[in-house]
Amino acid sequence: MDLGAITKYSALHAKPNGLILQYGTAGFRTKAEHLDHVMFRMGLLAVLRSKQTKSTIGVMVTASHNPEEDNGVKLVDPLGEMLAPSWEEHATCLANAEEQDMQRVLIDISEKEAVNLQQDAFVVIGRDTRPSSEKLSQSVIDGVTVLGGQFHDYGLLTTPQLHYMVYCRNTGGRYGKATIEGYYQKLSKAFVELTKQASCSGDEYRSLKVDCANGIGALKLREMEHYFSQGLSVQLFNDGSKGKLNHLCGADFVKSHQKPPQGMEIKSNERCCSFDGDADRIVYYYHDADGHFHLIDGDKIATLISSFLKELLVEIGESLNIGVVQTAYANGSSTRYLEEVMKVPVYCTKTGVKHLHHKAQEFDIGVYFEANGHGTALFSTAVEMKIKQSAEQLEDKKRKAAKMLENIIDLFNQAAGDAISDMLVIEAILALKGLTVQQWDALYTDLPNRQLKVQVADRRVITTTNAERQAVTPPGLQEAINDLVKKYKLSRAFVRPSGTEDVVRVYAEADSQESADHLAHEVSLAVFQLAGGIGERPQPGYKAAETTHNINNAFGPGTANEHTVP
Ligand code: NG1
Ligand code: ZN
Repeated sequence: MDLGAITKYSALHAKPNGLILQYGTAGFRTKAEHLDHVMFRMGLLAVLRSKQTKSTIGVMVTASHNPEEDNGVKLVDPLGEMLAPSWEEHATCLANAEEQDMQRVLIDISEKEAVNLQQDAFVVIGRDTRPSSEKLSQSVIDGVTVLGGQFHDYGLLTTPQLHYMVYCRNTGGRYGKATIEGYYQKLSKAFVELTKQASCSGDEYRSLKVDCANGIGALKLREMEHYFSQGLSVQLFNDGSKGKLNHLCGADFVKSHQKPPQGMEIKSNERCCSFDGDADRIVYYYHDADGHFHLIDGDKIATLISSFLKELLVEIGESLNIGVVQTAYANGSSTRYLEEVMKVPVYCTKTGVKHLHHKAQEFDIGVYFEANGHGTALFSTAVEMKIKQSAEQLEDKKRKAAKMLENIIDLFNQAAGDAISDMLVIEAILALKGLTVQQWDALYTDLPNRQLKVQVADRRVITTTNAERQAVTPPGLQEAINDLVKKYKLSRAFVRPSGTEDVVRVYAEADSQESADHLAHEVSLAVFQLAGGIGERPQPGYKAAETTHNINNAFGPGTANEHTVP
């Protein structure tokens, strides 16, 4: 390690005085102007992680669904997964080190993690379309170079595309080619193969309106569309030519406001979907004949996918173990439908995709989705081999199903939830099953629900257990929630401190919207009273602005995952 060079270059990416940041559920996220030093330091850290794992490490510069002025960075581990927890701590430590402590912190990390500094390092970098992203990714490159790492800058990429590149590079090309064409070709080939077998070929099945949140999804979908146009024609909205990133559009806006994005004309029963700002989330929706808006969220996407996979397995005659992984936010109707009608086992993990991804890896086939539309399906290597063999050996009907499954496996991005890949999977399934968007929506009826936020002095006073469905502290809170829940039918409620905002989130579900709203309000009051509420007492009736843009924050005051030390 050339400590002199590190000190010299680090001073060019100086940390603002007193700024403290935390590596949260999706890396660092805050106002772009506060991130230059973090980017440089994450370049350094990526080199150490690469040396330690003897693998390529990814660095993605994005703040997903946050406003355009924000930015963020996260590291991607060798198999395309999120950074290991012990390294998240190193990231926080390094980002917050004062200039004079930089050398010591880097040496500490290297010693703790037994990093062989002589080992070569390789880092790949991607960025979203934010105005600040290009300069910030240059700072990452500075960090990589100072520590002697090699790098490849992919430039503009969706977040899941960068995860895919990392996965491809570390599996010797077995997963796919680590180029943007490689990604387009792999997914499109699988998609076109699948849709060739669909008997319904009317326009209704082949056209889709896509709201791209004025983000990177628009660019990449435009580049990719001619690869799959044989099977699907997409009409892009909010493509970044006019509007602001994530402003009044995108998956997060549509899901939290339960209304269509601005800038998209929707005729009744037209199938529409929205990506978020870095294209790792997707939700679908439509207007019925009476003009009512219907949202199809991550839970219904997981249901469609897992039902289809299960049907294929039955046709092939394979009894592989398939599981669906959700969080406590999954609508109770989706869980009931999966367990009771589809007979698919469902598991609940803590919020945050890394928890879902990890759990899904335990199955032959693991499908995971957050209600907000982030998710994918994972297939064990043994399953992939078995299905490949079946696609060659079985008799006709079974072989057809095996071939379909083989293509579906190729169509999923198994490194991370991916809006483009999920969109193509969904479109293929709808076409193959001849399902309209309304028929898909009618699989089950969502239980009315409400999500609220409560401001408290320190949200760490709330601790939870049982995948965040029960509060352990403060004393008396869970008992109060239990008593409130008993007052309503088909009801359920839980509270947890947000991992990305300085709030406590309240979720309630019941047999009617009125009951769900009442229950959510009453639980909010219990949180306010028992967990140190600040500001105005929660008022009955909910505000549409309830779920504004998230800013990624682990714990601490402030609007972002930053706070300043006086
Ligand atoms: P928090 O703020 O911890 O609830 C939010 C989302 C998560 C996940 C993360 C990361 C909800 C209720 N929570 O986490 O699902 O997507 O942001 O972006 O949607
Ligand atoms: Zn995102």
